[in-house]
Amino acid sequence: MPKSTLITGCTGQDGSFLAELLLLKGYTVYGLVRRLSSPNVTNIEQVRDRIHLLDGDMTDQSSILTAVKESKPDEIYNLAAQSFVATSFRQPVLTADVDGLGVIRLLEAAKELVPDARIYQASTSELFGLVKETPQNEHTPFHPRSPYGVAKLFAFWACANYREAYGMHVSNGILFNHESERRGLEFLTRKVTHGVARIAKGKWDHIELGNMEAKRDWGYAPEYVEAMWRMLQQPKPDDYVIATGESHSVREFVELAFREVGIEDWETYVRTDPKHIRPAEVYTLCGDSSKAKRILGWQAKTKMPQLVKIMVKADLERVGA
Ligand code: NAP
Ligand code: G4F
Repeated sequence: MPKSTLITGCTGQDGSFLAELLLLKGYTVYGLVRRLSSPNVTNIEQVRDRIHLLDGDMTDQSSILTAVKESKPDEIYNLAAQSFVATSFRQPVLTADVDGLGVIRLLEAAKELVPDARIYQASTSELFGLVKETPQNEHTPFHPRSPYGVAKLFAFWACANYREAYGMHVSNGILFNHESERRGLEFLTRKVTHGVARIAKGKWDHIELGNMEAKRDWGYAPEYVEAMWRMLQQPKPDDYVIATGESHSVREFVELAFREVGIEDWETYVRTDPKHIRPAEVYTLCGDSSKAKRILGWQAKTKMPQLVKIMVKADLERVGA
Protein backbone atom coordinates (compact mmCIF):
# COMPACT_ATOMS: atom_id res chain seq x y z
CA MET A 1 0.00 0.00 0.00
CA PRO A 2 1.67 3.29 -1.06
CA LYS A 3 1.93 6.02 1.57
CA SER A 4 -0.43 8.96 1.20
CA THR A 5 0.72 12.55 1.56
CA LEU A 6 -1.04 15.90 1.65
CA ILE A 7 0.97 18.93 0.51
CA THR A 8 -0.48 22.37 1.15
CA GLY A 9 1.01 25.03 -1.13
CA CYS A 10 1.74 22.46 -3.85
CA THR A 11 1.60 25.10 -6.61
CA GLY A 12 4.47 27.08 -5.05
CA GLN A 13 8.21 26.70 -5.56
CA ASP A 14 8.80 24.17 -2.78
CA GLY A 15 5.45 22.40 -3.13
CA SER A 16 6.10 21.58 -6.77
CA PHE A 17 9.61 20.20 -6.11
CA LEU A 18 8.32 18.21 -3.13
CA ALA A 19 5.43 16.75 -5.14
CA GLU A 20 7.92 15.52 -7.75
CA LEU A 21 10.18 14.02 -5.07
CA LEU A 22 7.34 12.20 -3.31
CA LEU A 23 5.93 10.85 -6.58
CA LEU A 24 9.39 9.45 -7.34
CA LYS A 25 9.37 7.79 -3.92
CA GLY A 26 6.06 6.11 -4.72
CA TYR A 27 3.70 8.20 -2.57
CA THR A 28 0.11 8.93 -3.50
CA VAL A 29 0.24 12.73 -3.58
CA TYR A 30 -2.66 15.04 -2.70
CA GLY A 31 -2.24 18.78 -3.09
CA LEU A 32 -4.35 21.50 -1.51
CA VAL A 33 -5.00 24.29 -4.02
CA ARG A 34 -7.01 27.44 -3.55
CA ARG A 35 -9.50 28.56 -6.13
CA LEU A 36 -8.23 31.48 -8.24
CA SER A 37 -9.92 33.12 -11.22
CA SER A 38 -7.03 31.83 -13.35
CA PRO A 39 -5.44 28.64 -12.01
CA ASN A 40 -1.79 29.01 -11.06
CA VAL A 41 -0.47 25.58 -12.05
CA THR A 42 2.68 26.40 -14.04
CA ASN A 43 5.01 24.84 -11.44
CA ILE A 44 3.08 21.54 -11.31
CA GLU A 45 2.18 21.29 -15.01
CA GLN A 46 4.57 18.34 -15.56
CA VAL A 47 3.03 16.28 -12.72
CA ARG A 48 -0.51 17.63 -12.68
CA ASP A 49 -2.09 14.40 -13.97
CA ARG A 50 -0.37 12.41 -11.20
CA ILE A 51 -1.39 14.62 -8.25
CA HIS A 52 -4.86 14.62 -6.72
CA LEU A 53 -5.76 18.28 -6.39
CA LEU A 54 -8.15 19.17 -3.58
CA ASP A 55 -9.87 22.55 -3.26
CA GLY A 56 -9.07 24.37 -0.07
CA ASP A 57 -7.75 27.43 1.65
CA MET A 58 -5.75 27.81 4.86
CA THR A 59 -8.28 30.39 6.05
CA ASP A 60 -11.17 27.91 5.73
CA GLN A 61 -11.42 25.23 8.43
CA SER A 62 -14.04 23.12 6.65
CA SER A 63 -11.99 22.78 3.47
CA ILE A 64 -8.96 21.68 5.47
CA LEU A 65 -11.01 19.07 7.31
CA THR A 66 -12.41 17.79 4.01
CA ALA A 67 -8.94 17.63 2.43
CA VAL A 68 -7.53 15.67 5.37
CA LYS A 69 -10.57 13.35 5.37
CA GLU A 70 -10.24 12.66 1.64
CA SER A 71 -6.47 12.19 1.54
CA LYS A 72 -6.07 10.27 4.84
CA PRO A 73 -2.39 11.30 4.81
CA ASP A 74 0.44 9.43 6.47
CA GLU A 75 2.50 12.60 6.02
CA ILE A 76 1.40 16.24 5.80
CA TYR A 77 3.69 18.98 4.49
CA ASN A 78 2.35 22.42 5.35
CA LEU A 79 3.97 24.72 2.79
CA ALA A 80 1.02 27.04 2.12
CA ALA A 81 1.69 30.62 3.14
CA GLN A 82 1.56 34.25 2.19
CA SER A 83 5.32 33.95 1.85
CA PHE A 84 6.44 37.40 0.69
CA VAL A 85 7.84 39.39 3.62
CA ALA A 86 7.26 42.81 1.98
CA THR A 87 3.57 42.04 1.43
CA SER A 88 3.16 41.03 5.06
CA PHE A 89 3.69 44.68 6.06
CA ARG A 90 0.79 45.68 3.80
CA GLN A 91 -1.44 42.67 4.57
CA PRO A 92 -0.60 41.77 8.18
CA VAL A 93 -4.05 40.42 9.06
CA LEU A 94 -4.22 38.12 6.03
CA THR A 95 -0.66 36.96 6.70
CA ALA A 96 -1.46 36.17 10.34
CA ASP A 97 -4.60 34.30 9.27
CA VAL A 98 -2.94 32.14 6.59
CA ASP A 99 0.54 31.66 8.09
CA GLY A 100 -0.42 31.63 11.78
CA LEU A 101 -4.02 30.54 12.39
CA GLY A 102 -3.97 28.37 9.26
CA VAL A 103 -1.44 26.13 11.00
CA ILE A 104 -3.72 25.68 14.02
CA ARG A 105 -6.57 24.81 11.64
CA LEU A 106 -4.43 22.12 10.03
CA LEU A 107 -3.13 20.77 13.34
CA GLU A 108 -6.70 20.54 14.68
CA ALA A 109 -7.86 18.68 11.58
CA ALA A 110 -4.94 16.26 11.89
CA LYS A 111 -5.53 15.76 15.64
CA GLU A 112 -9.17 14.92 14.94
CA LEU A 113 -8.79 12.73 11.84
CA VAL A 114 -5.19 11.44 11.52
CA PRO A 115 -3.49 11.89 14.91
CA ASP A 116 -0.64 9.57 13.92
CA ALA A 117 0.21 11.43 10.72
CA ARG A 118 3.70 12.95 10.54
CA ILE A 119 3.58 16.69 9.96
CA TYR A 120 6.15 19.08 8.50
CA GLN A 121 5.77 22.81 9.18
CA ALA A 122 7.54 25.30 6.90
CA SER A 123 9.26 27.43 9.50
CA THR A 124 11.81 30.00 8.47
CA SER A 125 15.06 31.80 9.22
CA GLU A 126 12.90 34.96 9.40
CA LEU A 127 12.23 33.81 12.99
CA PHE A 128 15.81 34.87 13.85
CA GLY A 129 15.21 38.34 12.37
CA LEU A 130 17.42 40.71 14.33
CA VAL A 131 19.95 38.00 14.92
CA LYS A 132 21.38 37.38 18.38
CA GLU A 133 24.37 35.31 17.21
CA THR A 134 26.03 34.16 13.99
CA PRO A 135 25.65 31.55 12.64
CA GLN A 136 22.11 30.77 13.78
CA ASN A 137 21.26 27.27 15.03
CA GLU A 138 18.28 25.56 16.74
CA HIS A 139 19.16 27.23 20.08
CA THR A 140 19.50 30.80 18.79
CA PRO A 141 16.79 33.07 20.31
CA PHE A 142 14.11 34.38 17.94
CA HIS A 143 13.42 38.04 17.17
CA PRO A 144 11.11 38.31 14.11
CA ARG A 145 11.10 41.61 12.20
CA SER A 146 7.91 41.46 10.09
CA PRO A 147 4.26 40.43 10.36
CA TYR A 148 5.34 37.38 8.31
CA GLY A 149 8.00 36.48 10.87
CA VAL A 150 5.59 37.04 13.75
CA ALA A 151 2.93 34.79 12.17
CA LYS A 152 5.53 32.09 11.51
CA LEU A 153 6.70 32.36 15.14
CA PHE A 154 3.13 31.66 16.31
CA ALA A 155 3.03 28.67 13.95
CA PHE A 156 6.42 27.39 15.16
CA TRP A 157 5.27 27.34 18.77
CA ALA A 158 1.85 25.93 17.87
CA CYS A 159 3.65 22.94 16.34
CA ALA A 160 5.90 22.51 19.37
CA ASN A 161 2.81 22.71 21.59
CA TYR A 162 0.83 20.04 19.68
CA ARG A 163 3.91 17.85 19.90
CA GLU A 164 4.16 18.27 23.67
CA ALA A 165 0.44 18.38 24.50
CA TYR A 166 -0.86 15.60 22.25
CA GLY A 167 2.24 13.60 21.38
CA MET A 168 1.85 14.39 17.69
CA HIS A 169 4.74 13.87 15.25
CA VAL A 170 5.20 17.51 14.19
CA SER A 171 8.57 18.86 12.98
CA ASN A 172 9.62 22.41 12.17
CA GLY A 173 12.08 22.90 9.34
CA ILE A 174 13.78 26.25 9.98
CA LEU A 175 14.76 26.79 6.38
CA PHE A 176 17.01 29.61 5.26
CA ASN A 177 16.38 31.25 1.87
CA HIS A 178 16.26 28.75 -0.96
CA GLU A 179 15.71 29.67 -4.55
CA SER A 180 15.37 28.17 -8.00
CA GLU A 181 14.20 28.78 -11.52
CA ARG A 182 10.65 28.36 -10.08
CA ARG A 183 11.01 31.19 -7.55
CA GLY A 184 8.30 33.87 -7.69
CA LEU A 185 9.29 36.97 -9.66
CA GLU A 186 8.99 39.37 -6.72
CA PHE A 187 11.71 37.68 -4.61
CA LEU A 188 15.18 39.24 -4.82
CA THR A 189 17.05 36.42 -6.58
CA ARG A 190 14.47 35.82 -9.31
CA LYS A 191 13.80 39.53 -9.74
CA VAL A 192 17.51 39.96 -10.42
CA THR A 193 18.07 36.94 -12.71
CA HIS A 194 14.89 37.68 -14.69
CA GLY A 195 15.89 41.36 -14.99
CA VAL A 196 19.47 40.51 -15.96
CA ALA A 197 18.23 38.14 -18.69
CA ARG A 198 15.92 40.84 -20.11
CA ILE A 199 18.71 43.44 -19.99
CA ALA A 200 21.13 41.03 -21.73
CA LYS A 201 18.56 40.49 -24.50
CA GLY A 202 18.02 44.24 -24.90
CA LYS A 203 14.42 44.14 -23.62
CA TRP A 204 14.95 46.25 -20.46
CA ASP A 205 17.45 48.96 -19.61
CA HIS A 206 17.48 48.71 -15.79
CA ILE A 207 16.07 47.07 -12.65
CA GLU A 208 15.00 48.76 -9.40
CA LEU A 209 16.04 47.31 -6.07
CA GLY A 210 15.99 48.18 -2.35
CA ASN A 211 18.59 47.40 0.31
CA MET A 212 21.76 46.20 -1.46
CA GLU A 213 23.63 45.45 1.80
CA ALA A 214 21.26 42.84 3.28
CA LYS A 215 22.88 39.42 3.56
CA ARG A 216 21.23 36.05 3.05
CA ASP A 217 22.17 32.37 3.20
CA TRP A 218 20.89 31.29 -0.23
CA GLY A 219 20.56 27.60 -1.18
CA TYR A 220 18.92 25.57 -3.96
CA ALA A 221 15.28 24.58 -3.39
CA PRO A 222 15.28 20.98 -4.75
CA GLU A 223 17.88 20.05 -2.11
CA TYR A 224 15.80 21.65 0.64
CA VAL A 225 12.65 19.60 -0.04
CA GLU A 226 14.75 16.45 0.42
CA ALA A 227 15.53 17.71 3.95
CA MET A 228 11.79 18.12 4.65
CA TRP A 229 11.16 14.49 3.72
CA ARG A 230 14.11 13.27 5.80
CA MET A 231 12.70 15.04 8.88
CA LEU A 232 9.49 13.04 8.64
CA GLN A 233 11.36 9.72 8.33
CA GLN A 234 12.85 10.18 11.82
CA PRO A 235 11.29 8.15 14.65
CA LYS A 236 10.93 11.32 16.74
CA PRO A 237 9.74 14.76 15.65
CA ASP A 238 12.18 17.65 16.08
CA ASP A 239 13.23 21.06 14.73
CA TYR A 240 16.09 21.50 12.24
CA VAL A 241 17.98 24.41 10.71
CA ILE A 242 18.51 23.90 6.96
CA ALA A 243 21.06 26.21 5.34
CA THR A 244 24.27 26.38 3.31
CA GLY A 245 26.36 28.03 6.07
CA GLU A 246 27.43 30.83 3.69
CA SER A 247 26.12 34.37 3.73
CA HIS A 248 26.26 36.79 0.78
CA SER A 249 24.97 40.29 0.21
CA VAL A 250 22.34 41.36 -2.30
CA ARG A 251 25.12 43.38 -3.95
CA GLU A 252 27.25 40.24 -4.45
CA PHE A 253 24.28 38.35 -5.93
CA VAL A 254 23.55 41.18 -8.37
CA GLU A 255 27.19 41.53 -9.40
CA LEU A 256 27.55 37.78 -10.09
CA ALA A 257 24.30 37.65 -12.05
CA PHE A 258 25.39 40.49 -14.36
CA ARG A 259 28.84 38.92 -14.74
CA GLU A 260 27.12 35.72 -15.92
CA VAL A 261 25.91 37.60 -19.02
CA GLY A 262 29.22 39.39 -19.52
CA ILE A 263 28.22 42.75 -18.00
CA GLU A 264 30.90 44.17 -15.65
CA ASP A 265 29.59 47.75 -15.24
CA TRP A 266 26.42 46.43 -13.60
CA GLU A 267 25.83 49.58 -11.55
CA THR A 268 24.77 51.32 -14.78
CA TYR A 269 21.75 49.01 -14.91
CA VAL A 270 20.63 49.09 -11.26
CA ARG A 271 18.65 51.87 -9.58
CA THR A 272 17.63 51.94 -5.97
CA ASP A 273 14.04 52.73 -5.14
CA PRO A 274 13.00 53.44 -1.53
CA LYS A 275 9.69 51.65 -2.14
CA HIS A 276 11.60 48.35 -1.83
CA ILE A 277 13.03 49.27 1.60
CA ARG A 278 11.16 47.48 4.39
CA PRO A 279 9.87 49.16 7.61
CA ALA A 280 12.10 46.75 9.55
CA GLU A 281 14.84 44.76 7.82
CA VAL A 282 16.51 41.45 8.55
CA TYR A 283 20.07 42.60 7.90
CA THR A 284 21.96 39.36 7.95
CA LEU A 285 21.30 35.62 8.05
CA CYS A 286 23.69 32.68 8.12
CA GLY A 287 22.60 29.20 9.21
CA ASP A 288 24.40 26.39 11.00
CA SER A 289 22.82 23.12 9.86
CA SER A 290 25.23 20.76 11.61
CA LYS A 291 22.33 19.10 13.47
CA ALA A 292 20.67 18.27 10.12
CA LYS A 293 23.99 16.90 8.86
CA ARG A 294 24.43 14.74 11.96
CA ILE A 295 20.89 13.37 12.28
CA LEU A 296 19.38 13.62 8.80
CA GLY A 297 22.58 13.12 6.81
CA TRP A 298 21.63 16.30 4.92
CA GLN A 299 24.03 18.90 3.62
CA ALA A 300 23.65 21.70 1.04
CA LYS A 301 25.51 20.99 -2.19
CA THR A 302 24.72 24.06 -4.28
CA LYS A 303 26.21 27.32 -3.01
CA MET A 304 25.33 30.85 -4.09
CA PRO A 305 27.65 31.23 -7.15
CA GLN A 306 26.32 27.99 -8.67
CA LEU A 307 22.74 29.02 -7.84
CA VAL A 308 23.24 32.28 -9.76
CA LYS A 309 24.41 30.30 -12.81
CA ILE A 310 21.39 27.97 -12.70
CA MET A 311 18.90 30.82 -12.36
CA VAL A 312 20.43 33.14 -14.96
CA LYS A 313 20.66 30.29 -17.50
CA ALA A 314 16.99 29.38 -16.97
CA ASP A 315 15.87 33.00 -17.33
CA LEU A 316 17.95 33.53 -20.48
CA GLU A 317 16.24 30.49 -22.01
CA ARG A 318 12.82 31.77 -20.96
CA VAL A 319 13.35 35.27 -22.33
CA GLY A 320 14.43 33.77 -25.66
CA ALA A 321 15.99 35.68 -28.56
P1 NAP B 1 5.56 30.14 -2.52
O1 NAP B 1 6.23 29.79 -3.82
O2 NAP B 1 5.10 31.52 -2.28
O3 NAP B 1 4.32 29.15 -2.37
C1 NAP B 1 3.31 29.38 -1.42
C2 NAP B 1 2.17 28.41 -1.66
O4 NAP B 1 1.14 28.68 -0.70
C3 NAP B 1 1.51 28.53 -3.05
O5 NAP B 1 1.16 27.25 -3.51
C4 NAP B 1 0.24 29.33 -2.74
O6 NAP B 1 -0.81 29.10 -3.64
C5 NAP B 1 -0.12 28.76 -1.37
N1 NAP B 1 -1.04 29.60 -0.62
C6 NAP B 1 -0.94 30.92 -0.35
N2 NAP B 1 -1.98 31.34 0.37
C7 NAP B 1 -2.79 30.26 0.55
C8 NAP B 1 -4.02 30.05 1.21
N3 NAP B 1 -4.67 31.04 1.83
N4 NAP B 1 -4.55 28.80 1.23
C9 NAP B 1 -3.91 27.78 0.59
N5 NAP B 1 -2.74 27.92 -0.08
C10 NAP B 1 -2.18 29.15 -0.08
O7 NAP B 1 6.50 29.75 -1.30
P2 NAP B 1 7.77 28.77 -1.24
O8 NAP B 1 8.99 29.55 -1.49
O9 NAP B 1 7.49 27.55 -2.02
O10 NAP B 1 7.79 28.42 0.32
C11 NAP B 1 7.05 27.31 0.85
C12 NAP B 1 6.86 27.52 2.34
O11 NAP B 1 8.12 27.61 2.97
C13 NAP B 1 6.11 28.79 2.72
O12 NAP B 1 5.36 28.49 3.87
C14 NAP B 1 7.21 29.77 3.06
O13 NAP B 1 6.75 30.74 3.96
C15 NAP B 1 8.22 28.84 3.69
N6 NAP B 1 9.64 29.21 3.57
C16 NAP B 1 10.18 29.51 2.35
C17 NAP B 1 11.52 29.79 2.25
C18 NAP B 1 12.17 30.11 0.94
O14 NAP B 1 13.29 30.66 0.94
N7 NAP B 1 11.57 29.76 -0.19
C19 NAP B 1 12.33 29.78 3.41
C20 NAP B 1 11.75 29.45 4.63
C21 NAP B 1 10.41 29.15 4.70
P3 NAP B 1 -1.00 29.98 -5.00
O15 NAP B 1 -0.17 29.28 -6.03
O16 NAP B 1 -2.46 29.90 -5.23
O17 NAP B 1 -0.52 31.37 -4.70
O1 G4F C 1 14.04 37.72 -1.68
P1 G4F C 1 13.47 38.40 -0.51
O2 G4F C 1 12.17 39.08 -0.70
O3 G4F C 1 13.41 37.29 0.64
P2 G4F C 1 13.30 37.36 2.24
O4 G4F C 1 12.68 38.61 2.70
O5 G4F C 1 14.64 37.03 2.78
O6 G4F C 1 12.25 36.18 2.53
C1 G4F C 1 12.37 34.92 1.89
O7 G4F C 1 13.17 34.06 2.68
C2 G4F C 1 12.62 33.74 3.97
C3 G4F C 1 13.63 32.83 4.67
O8 G4F C 1 14.58 33.62 5.33
C4 G4F C 1 11.28 33.04 3.78
F1 G4F C 1 10.78 32.70 4.98
C5 G4F C 1 10.34 33.97 3.04
O9 G4F C 1 9.10 33.29 2.80
C6 G4F C 1 10.96 34.35 1.70
O10 G4F C 1 11.03 33.19 0.90
O11 G4F C 1 14.49 39.47 0.05
C7 G4F C 1 15.84 39.15 0.33
C8 G4F C 1 16.60 40.42 0.72
C9 G4F C 1 15.89 41.29 1.75
O12 G4F C 1 16.82 41.76 2.68
C10 G4F C 1 15.37 42.47 0.94
O13 G4F C 1 15.25 43.70 1.67
O14 G4F C 1 16.75 41.24 -0.45
C11 G4F C 1 16.46 42.58 -0.11
N1 G4F C 1 16.03 43.30 -1.32
C12 G4F C 1 16.68 44.38 -1.84
N2 G4F C 1 16.01 44.83 -2.91
C13 G4F C 1 14.95 43.04 -2.06
C14 G4F C 1 14.93 44.00 -3.06
N3 G4F C 1 14.03 42.08 -1.97
C15 G4F C 1 13.03 42.06 -2.89
N4 G4F C 1 12.11 41.11 -2.82
N5 G4F C 1 12.97 43.01 -3.90
C16 G4F C 1 13.90 44.00 -4.02
O15 G4F C 1 13.81 44.84 -4.92
